[in-house]
Amino acid sequence: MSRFPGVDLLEVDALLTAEERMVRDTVRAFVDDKVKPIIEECHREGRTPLELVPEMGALNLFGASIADYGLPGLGGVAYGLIMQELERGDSGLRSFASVQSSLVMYPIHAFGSQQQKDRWIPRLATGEAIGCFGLTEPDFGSNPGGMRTTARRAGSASVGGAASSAWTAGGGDWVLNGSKQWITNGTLADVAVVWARTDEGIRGFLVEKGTPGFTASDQHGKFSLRASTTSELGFHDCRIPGDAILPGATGLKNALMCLNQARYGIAWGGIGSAMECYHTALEYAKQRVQWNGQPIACHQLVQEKLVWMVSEIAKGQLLCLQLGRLKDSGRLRPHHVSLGKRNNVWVARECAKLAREVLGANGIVDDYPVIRHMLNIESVYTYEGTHDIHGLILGQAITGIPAFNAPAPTDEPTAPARAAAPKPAGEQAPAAAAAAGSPPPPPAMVHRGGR
Ligand code: TGC
Ligand code: FAD
Repeated sequence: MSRFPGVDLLEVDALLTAEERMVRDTVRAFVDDKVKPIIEECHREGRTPLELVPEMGALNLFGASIADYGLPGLGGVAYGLIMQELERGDSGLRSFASVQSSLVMYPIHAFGSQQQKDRWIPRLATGEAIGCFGLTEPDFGSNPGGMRTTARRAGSASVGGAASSAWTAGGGDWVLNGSKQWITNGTLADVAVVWARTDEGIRGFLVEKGTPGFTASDQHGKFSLRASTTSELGFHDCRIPGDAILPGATGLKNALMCLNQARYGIAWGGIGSAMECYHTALEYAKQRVQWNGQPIACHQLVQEKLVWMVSEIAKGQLLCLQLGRLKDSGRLRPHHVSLGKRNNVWVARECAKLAREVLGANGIVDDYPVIRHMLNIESVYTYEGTHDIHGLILGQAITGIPAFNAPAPTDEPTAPARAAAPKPAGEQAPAAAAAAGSPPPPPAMVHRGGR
């Protein structure tokens, strides 16, 4: 398998330390040698490449930022470069590492008891144990704060009102009821980090595979992230010990802190996916001959597509590097992460589409990695906060106004009040403006980032 040469128009490599380059090159070689030869088959078969997990553990690709339990405690940039290279291989593989590292090891390490850390971190680090993160529910995706899954002290009064036979047993145990959906690695996981509503707010719990009342089943029919397992989790009077709660996680904020870690890695991962698509398209365009024996790379329209891709990749690389430096200096804020996730996954999505165009009919078959990346990126665009939710997080950061929640419906008639106080022409609705004799303003521009 030939080695990926990298994409580095702006000499961003020169801004990396020797250690960061070494980490990147190690993972790059792993992806070229071990991932690429099997990934199309995994994607076709719809299976997670579990055979890669022990080597990923041996390479310290799980929990690489933790400086404990013999883990390397890598800086933000080196961690990001791991995610970049894994996602260059496949978004599902990066998802596996993101969930294991950012959504399972991070909360156990940051919010867990000593006993929880000692039990899980070493086994999760080697890949001997697999974890999953259950936040999303069938009716609560973008708005996890509305979750219905409950955890009650056995013998305590009901939050949701449902009766539970398990209550009678008493003790300090917790009883979980509810369901989670779209959970990466749900059926593979030895331990699930589950977020549930309690009388004291939203708390995190560790639920072990095989616990009575805990079920996991795979979701089928996916056309995206086929080399990754996605599952539903069910909790039916699922009784877990009192010490299964993460003592340091006291609200939704802690779940969102885990997402910051994962979203940061996805910002880098998006660039990895884009690099693979760009590189494939460039090599193809230089070799594919049409018209007068000339390669298609000689056409201006083809060059413009390649130029768009490489320009956005270069900008995305600088964005990632700055996010990493902010992370390492303790100045990374959630909206910085939203900027990175939103921009770079969008860039990856556009690059996949352009690369597919450049490949013509070959763009739709899995002889080339492009169609797989194009399908995968639809999940990445949606999970860990959709593109639009990250737009709203950024909007809130710059205006101070949260725009997630539409105003509550009201019975009060509002239209006459507006008519009584006309706005300047530019602020009127088109029809009203025309009636007032002014030309209608242009339709609202929603920038979707066309080239
Ligand atoms: P809101 O009232 O704004 O906030 C509640 C508390 O949390 C604080 N906070 C944050 N803290 C740390 N990091 C962040 N990113 C934070 N965002 C908010 C906030 O200050 C507040 O603190 P406090 O002290 O006042 O309690 O919460 P909200 O319910 O209005 O929701 C805000 C919103 C919409 C931004 C949030 O719910 C959101 O991010 N929604 C998107 C959901 C999402 O991303 N789900 C991902 C599920 S996991 C997944 O997809 C894994 S995919 C596999 C893979 O990673 O590869
Ligand atoms: P919805 O929230 O229903 O959104 C639908 C559409 O409405 C989107 O376009 C959205 O942007 C838009 N929308 C919603 N609210 C607003 C608003 N206020 N303003 C404007 N537009 C809005 N979750 C986990 O907890 N753990 C996992 O491991 C996990 N893995 C996943 C793996 C895959 C393959 C996928 C696809 C998802 C995974 N998820 C996981 C779930 C993921 O985080 C959610 O799908 C995501 O948060 C969006 O939620 P939703 O699908 O319910 O969409």
